[in-house]
Amino acid sequence: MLYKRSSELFREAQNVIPGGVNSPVRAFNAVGGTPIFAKSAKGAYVYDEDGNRFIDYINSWGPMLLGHAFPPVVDAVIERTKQGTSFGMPTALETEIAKLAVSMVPNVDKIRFVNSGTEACMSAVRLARGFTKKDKIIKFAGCYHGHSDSFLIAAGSGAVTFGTPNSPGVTQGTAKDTLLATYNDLENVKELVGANKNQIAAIIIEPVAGNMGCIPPKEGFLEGLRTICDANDILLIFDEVMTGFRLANGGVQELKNVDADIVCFGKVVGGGLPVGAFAARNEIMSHLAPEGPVYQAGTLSGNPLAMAAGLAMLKSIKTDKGLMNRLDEKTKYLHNGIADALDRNGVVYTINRIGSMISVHFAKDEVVDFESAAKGNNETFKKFFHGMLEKGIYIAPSAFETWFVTDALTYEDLNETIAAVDEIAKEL
Ligand code: KE4
Repeated sequence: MLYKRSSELFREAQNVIPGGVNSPVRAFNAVGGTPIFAKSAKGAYVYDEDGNRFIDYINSWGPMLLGHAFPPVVDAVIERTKQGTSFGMPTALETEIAKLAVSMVPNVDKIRFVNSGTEACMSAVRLARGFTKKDKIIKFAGCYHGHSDSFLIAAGSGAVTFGTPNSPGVTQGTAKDTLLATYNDLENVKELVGANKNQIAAIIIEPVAGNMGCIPPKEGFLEGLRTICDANDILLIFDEVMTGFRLANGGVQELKNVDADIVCFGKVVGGGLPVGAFAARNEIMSHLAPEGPVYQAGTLSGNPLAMAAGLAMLKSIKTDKGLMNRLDEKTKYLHNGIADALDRNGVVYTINRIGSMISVHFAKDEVVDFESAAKGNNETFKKFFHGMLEKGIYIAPSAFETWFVTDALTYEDLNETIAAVDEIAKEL
C-alpha cells in the first residue's frame, strides 16, 4: 500500500493542528506509522487520498451501522440543507426524532440532544448530581465517557494509549469526586459505596465496554449494579454512546433487561453527524433547564442537519426487523473465521464479541477488565494492525478499541478479512 499523499497531508496538518489530528486516536501513536487520510467512503469501504480502498471496521468509531454514505441519510441531509443549516430556534424535526428515540429506548420519557457523546455523558452526570444533591461518581477503569474533566481518571480509549488516563489539567478538586472501580467486579463497587455512604450521585458505566477492547458484562454484573443503586439512592447511568441503537433498538437495557436511570447516546443516533443525547424518566429530566434548575445548553444542539441524519438512521433501524440478527450473524462468522486462522497458525489470542462489536486481544487469558486488557501483547497488535492495513483492512489503530461491524459488509468482505488474518498470522 502506498501512503505518499497521506504522509504529505499529515506533515502539513501537523503545522496547524496539534498532532495533525482533531482527535488523538486518529494519529496512529498507539501503532506507529502515518495516519491514513480519508478522501471518501461508501458502504463498507473507505478510500484514502492515495487511492487505496480499505474494508472499514472503524466506521467513524461506530456511527456507520448501515454503511458509509447510507442513501436515506445522504438524501435527508441534502434536502434539509436547502432549507437552512441552523436557526437557534426549536424545530418540529427535533420533536420528531425525540419521539422516535424515546419510543425505541426503555425507561425514558424525555431526551435532550447535544453535540457529542462527551456532552451527553457530562450533562448526564451534572443532572444526576443536581437530582440527588450528591457530588461523587463511580466510573470504571478503562471505560471512556468522553474528555470531560470528571471522566479523565483512568479513562480508556485514546486516553490510555496516550498514557494520560489521568490527564494534566484535571484538578484534584475534580478528581476527588470521581471514584474508580474495576469493571465486572461487584465486590469492589460495594466497597466503594460503603466507604462513601450518602455521597455518591451516580455510577456511570459502559454497559458493554468498548474502550478497552470489547468487554461484555459478566452474568449478573449489571443486575448487581442496579441492586446497589436502588439500595443506596444512586442513579445508574448507562453510557450507550457506542452500544445505543447498535446492540439492539433499545440498546443494552433491552439486550440485558436491566434498567438504567439515565442513558447517554452518540454515534449511531447522529448517523455520522455531530449528535449526542441523554434520556431519562420525567422525574429526573424535569430537573433540567429550562424546566428545572440543572443548567445545560448548546448553540447547535438539535441542529437540523444532524437531526435529519439521525432521524433517517433511527427510522431505518426501527423498520429493518432483520438488521440486528444479520449483524450478529456476520460478526459471529467473522469471529469464527479469525479464530480458525489464528488457531491454524498457533497464535495466542482471545476474542471478545457481542452483537456487532468484536475485539481481538493477543493475550492468553480472558479479557474481562482493564487490567486483563492491558496484558495483551501490544507489539503483536502493532504487527497485526499494519499487516491488516497493508492488505486493505482498516481496523482500530489501538488494542484498546473495538471493531464495528456494519450491515454494508458482505460475506465476501468478511472472507477477505479472514484471509488477510490467515496470511498475517503466519508472521505474528
Ligand atoms: P464523543 O465526545 O467522542 O462523541 O463521545 C465520547 C464517548 C463517550 N462514551 C463512549 C462509550 C465512547 O466510546 C465515546 C467515544 N468513543 C471514542 C472511540 N473509542 C471516539 C473516538 C475518538 O476519540 O476520536
